[in-house]
Amino acid sequence: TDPSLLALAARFPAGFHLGASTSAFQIEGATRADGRGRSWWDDFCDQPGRIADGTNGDVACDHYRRWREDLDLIASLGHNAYRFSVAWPRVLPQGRGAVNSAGLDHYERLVDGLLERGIAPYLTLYHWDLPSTLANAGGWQVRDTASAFAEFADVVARRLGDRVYSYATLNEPRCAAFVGHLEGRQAPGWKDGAAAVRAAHHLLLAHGLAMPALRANTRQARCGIVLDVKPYDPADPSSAADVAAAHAGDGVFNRWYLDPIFRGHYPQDVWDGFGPWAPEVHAGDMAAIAAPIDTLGINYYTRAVVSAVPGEVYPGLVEVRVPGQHYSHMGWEDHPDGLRRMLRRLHEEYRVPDLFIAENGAAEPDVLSPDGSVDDPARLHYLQGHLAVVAEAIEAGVPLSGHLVWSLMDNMEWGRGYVPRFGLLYVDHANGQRRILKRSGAWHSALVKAAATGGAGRS
Ligand code: GBH
Repeated sequence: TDPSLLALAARFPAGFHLGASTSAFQIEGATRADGRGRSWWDDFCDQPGRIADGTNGDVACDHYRRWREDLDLIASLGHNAYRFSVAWPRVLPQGRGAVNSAGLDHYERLVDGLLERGIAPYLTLYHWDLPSTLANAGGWQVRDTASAFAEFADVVARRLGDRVYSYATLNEPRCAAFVGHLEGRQAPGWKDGAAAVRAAHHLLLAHGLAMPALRANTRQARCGIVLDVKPYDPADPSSAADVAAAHAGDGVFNRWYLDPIFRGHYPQDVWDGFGPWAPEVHAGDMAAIAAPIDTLGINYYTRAVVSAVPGEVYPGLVEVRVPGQHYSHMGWEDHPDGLRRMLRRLHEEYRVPDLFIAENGAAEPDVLSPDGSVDDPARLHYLQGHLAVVAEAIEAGVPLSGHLVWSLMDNMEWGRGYVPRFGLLYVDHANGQRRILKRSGAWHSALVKAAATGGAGRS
């Protein structure tokens, strides 16, 4: 075996979680099976022009039917953790009220199947698939959607309790709020800044109201949230305007979520920057949002390098490319140092009690060759660089407990449909949904297996 792989594997402590991540809408398909209700993502896909390749989530990776084989596959890769999400409309087809037991059964089978195979279940409650009934009643514009979410959290945790290793309330409230309501590239597809900030507040409130529901039904499970984080660097560090733009970008992207959760208040500079978009905050909201969490999951893909754009809407910046760097199929720079810096900052500035990387990976233009293999050197390079940073962070004392690759398999990449491929496994959607391990996936699997036996250092 590759000596550098063994050396890297030896740097992960015993029990460190190494695996992969998915979400319900992106892989399940079977959108009408067993009493599932509709979600606003089904509705969004129905609108012509919304999804780049004109597809939808009706079949996706057919994981809802193939879950058992997929769990066997995860086990064969040696992964000791797996992150998935629960489709809210499967469990509560109308968003609240009557529970669809058949929907909940699926996730119970999944969790028990993971435990039987020695894989720690990481469950995310909301990975963007809001039930259509709630969406039609105003979605995240309406405060009451936060209460509906807390009821959903209670229903799931009541059934699964401590069998789940780690619960996350939300995946990326920033993306759900801003990409959905301001950029308009995700459901519900609006372009309204005030609506985005209001949605962000109600999402954070939903997280805060769900935490007690999770606590009431668990004793050992780790409970928290998953945020997408991205360092903002000035394109020209000697330009005061670029430095200020980078600080504002960091505020809108990172601090608007981190500060309420860990410090109990919104950052004043961003509040001022939003101006009339600032949300309506009720007494008690901030205390609810700041409920202590056990663990923070972070999704890290890349950094932003920004130039100031005078006169542009707050935060007044544009992202620029750095010559000579590798940019993925999504146009994202391969920049592991941003992960290193972000981990150190979360540890030192926010004193996060426990951290895991809930998503980290790259889309590349993968090609299935006639011999049945998928050679993906750029993804391999990306994973090697980022996992080395993870090892370094552990050695530097950051309380890191796991690293999960986005994604286990190629899937429905939201507004971009099935074109960007993020998987460790290639999915041949046209040929019986065959799963084929990519070169990077084989490397990752070898790393995980070596880490489980102590790598070179402890063997
Ligand atoms: C994560 O979001 C998500 O949690 C995950 O579901 C997603 O698959 C993954 O990253 C890769 O993107 O094509 O116009 O719909 C990270 C933020 C969300 C940014 C999806 C790009 C696509 C915009 N990404 N978004 S669009």
